[in-house]
Amino acid sequence: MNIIINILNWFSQNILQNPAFFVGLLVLVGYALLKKPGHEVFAGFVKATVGYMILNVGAGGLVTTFRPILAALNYKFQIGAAVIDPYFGLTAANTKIAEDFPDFVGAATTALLIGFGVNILLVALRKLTKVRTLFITGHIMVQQAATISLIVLLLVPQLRNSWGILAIGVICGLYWAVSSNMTVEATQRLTGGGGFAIGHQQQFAIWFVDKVAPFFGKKEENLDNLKLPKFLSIFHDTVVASATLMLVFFGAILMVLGPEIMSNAEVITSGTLYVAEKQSYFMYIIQTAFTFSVYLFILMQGVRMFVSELTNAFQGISSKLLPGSFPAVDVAASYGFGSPNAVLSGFAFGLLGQLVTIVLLIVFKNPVLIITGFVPVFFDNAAIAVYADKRGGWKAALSLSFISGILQVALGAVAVSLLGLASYGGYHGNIDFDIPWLPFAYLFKYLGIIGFALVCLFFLIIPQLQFAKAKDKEAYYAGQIPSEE
Ligand code: ASC
Repeated sequence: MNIIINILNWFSQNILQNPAFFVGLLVLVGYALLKKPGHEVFAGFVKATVGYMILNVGAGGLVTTFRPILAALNYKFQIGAAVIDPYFGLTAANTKIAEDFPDFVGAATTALLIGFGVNILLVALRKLTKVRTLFITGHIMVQQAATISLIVLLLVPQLRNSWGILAIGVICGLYWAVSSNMTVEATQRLTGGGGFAIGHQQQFAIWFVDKVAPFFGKKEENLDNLKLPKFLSIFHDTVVASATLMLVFFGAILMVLGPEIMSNAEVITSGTLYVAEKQSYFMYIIQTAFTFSVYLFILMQGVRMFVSELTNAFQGISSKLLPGSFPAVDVAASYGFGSPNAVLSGFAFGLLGQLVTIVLLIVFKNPVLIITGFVPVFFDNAAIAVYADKRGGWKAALSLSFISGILQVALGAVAVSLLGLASYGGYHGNIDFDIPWLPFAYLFKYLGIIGFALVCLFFLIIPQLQFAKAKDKEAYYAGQIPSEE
């Protein structure tokens, strides 16, 4: 008995609580199940593990660059600031879990595995559950599992035990399965039967936009006819886009804070202290803003490495186990099917919505300052515009992405306060993590474990409603869209 406990302890401490090795192990098992040759299994394990370790380097860099600015903001105005972006959110959630719930540092990675299993089970039982989609976007699942772990651990104290780890996995799996299932019809309509669904960070929004866009305008009046300013095309490049955003936001913040605070060793106790003799403050601002971009780039590089392995491993498992199911993939896969103008217009109008709301937060002296992160403002709003344009033309695309930008900041600010993330500098920020996850979080807070159960029930009911509404039941399973639409 002792030996078994020792082995389990070893496994828990060295693998489960060390996501890099855990993700590597998932890939290893996936590839082995796919009967890949030994050297490919090994290579997959190495790439996934090293990729995750690179992600950790990027995340650590973001923290050390951001901490001094947080400390200074706090010193000067007694306010916190948070970047609404899933990478900043991942770092913030993991750091908070490690500090407040040290026994649960491995919860998110275990949830990844349990959640994926739950999703497989729901699809395998699709005659009963009406779920057709398997979520296979690994890097997104890592981010969401971390945020959801924090939400559950913080707001449902009854689940701070080993049952809680299971419960987190179950609710992740339900969200992945059900939300991606909600995008089947909209995505089939957009892609003309492309055979995939969306497994990313805006599935509820896509469902909603697909339903309401026709009320905003005519689909014939779409964005193809719009002339966009040429300069917007530079934002197609992630480095240019994130560096510019960071320069605007952190440039403004650092200017307001000023060189005195940033060189005060009593305020800036970690990260880089500004030394006036060595560098002009102007160049320091540019360097600091660009440093965010550097670490984001490193982090995304690491993500790219482990995610392609994880996706292959997952996809292999699902195609063997669940033939005929829809893979739920990265939202970027939908962009090629929309108007080329939709992606950038969604970004531009989403950004506008965010900026207006940030100004309002400052005017009304909100205790938390929200900083635009690149991923939600670009990827969510681009997707919203693409789907809205398809059904309701440019009026729908521009208004809905603008509204989304407002919600991302306003509800992001609420979430940061609710989850106590201001001193950790980030929140997930994607639109699904405003609606439905913020209302869910409040249900957890006020109803505890009952709220948790209600949310699980809600997830189980959604696909039943979808199925009940479908006129042709065979077409539902095949993801076919009635021809008049
Ligand atoms: C995200 C995220 C990314 C991007 C990418 C878009 O939410 O974490 O790296 O969107 O998946 O293709």
